Amino acid sequence: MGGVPIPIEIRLIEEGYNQAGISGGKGLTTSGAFSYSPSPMLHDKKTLQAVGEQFQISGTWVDAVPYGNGHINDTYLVQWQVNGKPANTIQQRINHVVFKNPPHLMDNIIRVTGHLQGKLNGTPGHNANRETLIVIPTRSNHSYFQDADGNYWRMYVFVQDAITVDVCSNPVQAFEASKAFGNFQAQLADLPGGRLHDTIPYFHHTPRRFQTLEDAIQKDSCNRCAAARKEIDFCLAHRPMASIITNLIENGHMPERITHNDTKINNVMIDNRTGQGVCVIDLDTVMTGCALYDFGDMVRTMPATSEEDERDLNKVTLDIGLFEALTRGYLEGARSFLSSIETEHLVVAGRVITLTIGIRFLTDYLLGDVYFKIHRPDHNLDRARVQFKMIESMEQSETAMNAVVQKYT
Ligand code: ADP
Ligand code: GN1
Ligand code: MG
Repeated sequence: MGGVPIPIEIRLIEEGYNQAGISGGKGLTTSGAFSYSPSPMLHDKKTLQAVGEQFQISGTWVDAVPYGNGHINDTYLVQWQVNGKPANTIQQRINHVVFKNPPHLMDNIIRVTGHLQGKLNGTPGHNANRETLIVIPTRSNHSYFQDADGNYWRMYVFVQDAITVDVCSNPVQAFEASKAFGNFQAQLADLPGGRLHDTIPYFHHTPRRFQTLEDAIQKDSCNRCAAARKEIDFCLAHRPMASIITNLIENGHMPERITHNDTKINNVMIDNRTGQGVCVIDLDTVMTGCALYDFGDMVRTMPATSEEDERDLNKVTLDIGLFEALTRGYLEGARSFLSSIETEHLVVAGRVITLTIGIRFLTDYLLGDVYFKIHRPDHNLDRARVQFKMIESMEQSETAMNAVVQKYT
């Protein structure tokens, strides 16, 4: 890693990270307290401790528990004793099946977080130790540790006194979360050093995702097509929508931006005290993209009235008040750089990206659940159904959504 690392124990203490004990009820996800763990314990504690101690933390390892609701990486909350006081960090095993080149991915993250820290340090009233992810280096000063089995591990400073939520509970949350993502795009507009690595090529390329779905339907290797007939038909009926954004990009009409590419609501930390979107997290897919990808994924998750995997589809709809709040918030951060071609396509981007993610869930269901973590049978099918119900709701609300965008642009 470049530069001299700041000893982590100093940061933990100076920034008050040591104030919150693990049982203090802070840093909860809305799904429950630290003890709630939808993810299984995938690694034994001995392994987690051995890995954790590879990082520059001058404290005593106490415990590690599975943490959060991410679908991709293995995330653990680690508790330490630093100078006799409790402190937390986030330890992650990077999913190297999904991310084929973790060293490239970590290069991106170091560049992005370094740039954000530089900006925050130069802006009064901001706290660079809390408003961006901070990678804790290994003892040999690398951004990741590779274990004997070839797994890639990293350690982050724990963003204290903030939560992630899986469902937006009010317009203020939608506004603050989307503003954080809009600001994030704005702050990265002048990232020096050339193009970031493509950590997952063609990540939001809807026609390619469609092709993969069609291949899976054709093979039907798990004999699941019959159970998903309705959802497959829904996708086929929406095929024309798939190329709307990619056509604009390929015809040179849509500007390239550095985008987050995974802007669902639980990838931004909401400050417990101020309610602000304090820190954008999950930077694995930050790469060159299109502003519409990020807006579209926010429309998929922030105005949704249900969880992403809700089984009762009557509960799934787009709340226009939340959509208005998210549009206002995003534009507050992004208005300064967005072009008219981008603002003109904000509403349709919601449908296209929701379709893209729905196609991915459905494809994974047909392939036997090989990509997204699942916690029950048919989980990916349930998730796909929610996406398609959201698209129907967006189709019904199109006029109202257009009016909202007009109001704020
Ligand atoms: P995934 O890629 O699997 O989604 P994330 O990086 O999003 O993994 O992490 C999963 C969850 O862990 C997040 O939704 C959040 O609740 C929590 N989390 C991740 N990083 C931090 C952090 N630095 N501080 C506090 N919580 C975090
Ligand atoms: C995954 O990593 P996580 O859980 O924040 C996925 C996104 C999907 C999302 C759906 C690298 O996000 O693309 O939109 O699930 N991330 C990756 O919830 O595939
Ligand atoms: Mg995540």
